[in-house]
Amino acid sequence: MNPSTSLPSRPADLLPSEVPLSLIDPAGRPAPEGELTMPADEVLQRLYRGMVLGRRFDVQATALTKQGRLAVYPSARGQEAGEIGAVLALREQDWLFPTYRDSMAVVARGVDPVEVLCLLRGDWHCGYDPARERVAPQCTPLATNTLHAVGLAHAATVKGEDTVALVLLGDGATSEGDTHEALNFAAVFNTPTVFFVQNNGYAISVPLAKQTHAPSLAHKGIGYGIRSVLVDGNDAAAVYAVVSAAVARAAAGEGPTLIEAVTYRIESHTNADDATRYRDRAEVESWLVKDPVSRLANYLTERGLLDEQAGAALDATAEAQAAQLRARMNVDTVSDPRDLFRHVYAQQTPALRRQEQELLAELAVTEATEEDHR
Ligand SMILES: Cc1ncc(C[n+]2csc(CCOP(=O)(O)OP(=O)(O)O)c2C)c(N)n1
Ligand SMILES: [Mg+2]
Repeated sequence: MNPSTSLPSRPADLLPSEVPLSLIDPAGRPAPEGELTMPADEVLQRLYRGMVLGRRFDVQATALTKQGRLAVYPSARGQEAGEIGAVLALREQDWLFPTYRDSMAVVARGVDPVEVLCLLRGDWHCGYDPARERVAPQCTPLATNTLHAVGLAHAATVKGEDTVALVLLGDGATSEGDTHEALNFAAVFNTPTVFFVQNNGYAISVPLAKQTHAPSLAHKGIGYGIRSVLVDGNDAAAVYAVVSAAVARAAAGEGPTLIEAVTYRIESHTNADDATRYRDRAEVESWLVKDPVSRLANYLTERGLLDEQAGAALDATAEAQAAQLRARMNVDTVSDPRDLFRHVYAQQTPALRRQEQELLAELAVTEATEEDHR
C-alpha cells in the first residue's frame, strides 16, 4: 500500500492548545465554553461508575501485593479519568494497547480482573485472549505497544476493516525511539491510531522536567505532522470528548492523533518503590485536590445526576466486586514448571531442550524425595 500522498496540514492546525482542554474544573463546576462538547448525561454517569469501580479495583490490587497474592502492582490512582475516559470512548471493534500501569483500563474494557492480574501475579505474560478481547497484552518494555498499535491499525486499513487502535503510554515512554518510529509511520501511512499519553509527572523517580524540554508532550506530534491535543487528564468528561473525536477522525480516514493528558501518579511507581524519597508531600497534596473522581461526583450532584442513594449503591457494588476479586485471587494456582518451555519457540532450540531435560531430572528427584517423606 502506498503511503498517504496528501501533504500535512498547516502546522497551526496540528498544534495543541496552550492550556489543557477541560470541561469540568477541579471544583466540579462547568469550565468556560471551549471547543469541546460535554458528553451526554448517561455517558457522564458511566464515566463516574467506571472511575469508582476502577479506584476500588486499584486499592484491592495494591492490598493483594501486601498479601503476597500479586508480585507487583503499578497503581493508577489519580489517573482514573484517563484510564476510564479513554477506554469508554472506544467502539466495540476497536483495539486497546495498554501498559503495565493500565490494568484498570483493561478491566474497564470488560476483561475479567483475575485474567488481567495473571501477569502481575507472575503466572503468564497475559491471562486473557487478546484477539477475543481486542486488548493487546499489557506491555512492560516501554513504548513497544506503540509500534504494535500502529501495525494493527495499518493492517486493519489494508484489510478494509473499520478498526481504530488506541495506545496508552506514559510521559517517560515518549522519550523512547519506538514512540517516534510509531508516530512517523502512523503519520506517513495515515493509520487509524490514537496515541494517548498519560503524563503523570514521573517516569519512576525521574520528573518530567528531567525527561524533556518540549513545550508539552503533545508538541511531539507536530514534527511528524500529527494532530496533537493537550487535555486535562483529571477531567473524565474532557478526556472522553477528545478521545471520542480522535477515534471518529481515525475511523473516517483522517489519520492519527496524539493526545497528552496531564495528570498525576498519586501512589509510588509500584508497591516496590518509595516515592517519598524523591518528591514532597505538598506536591502530592496539590494534586489530591484535583481528584478526578470527586470532581465528577460534584458536577453530577450539582446537576441532579447523582444522589446519596445512587452513590451508596455504587459503593456497595464496588465493595462486592473487590470482595469477589479477593476471594478469587486467594485461590492458589497450580502451575506446571514445564510451562516455562512451552510457547517459547514453535520448534524448541537445542539449548532449551537441554535445560528442559535438566529441569525434568531435578523434578524427578524432588518428587522421589517427597515420596520418601510421606
Ligand atoms: C524499554 C524499557 N526501558 C526501561 C524500562 C524500565 N522502566 C519501567 S517503568 C519506567 C518508567 C516509565 O515511565 P512512564 O512512561 O512515564 O510511565 P508510568 O510508569 O509513569 O506510567 C521505566 C524506565 C522498561 N520497562 N522498558
Ligand atoms: Mg509517567
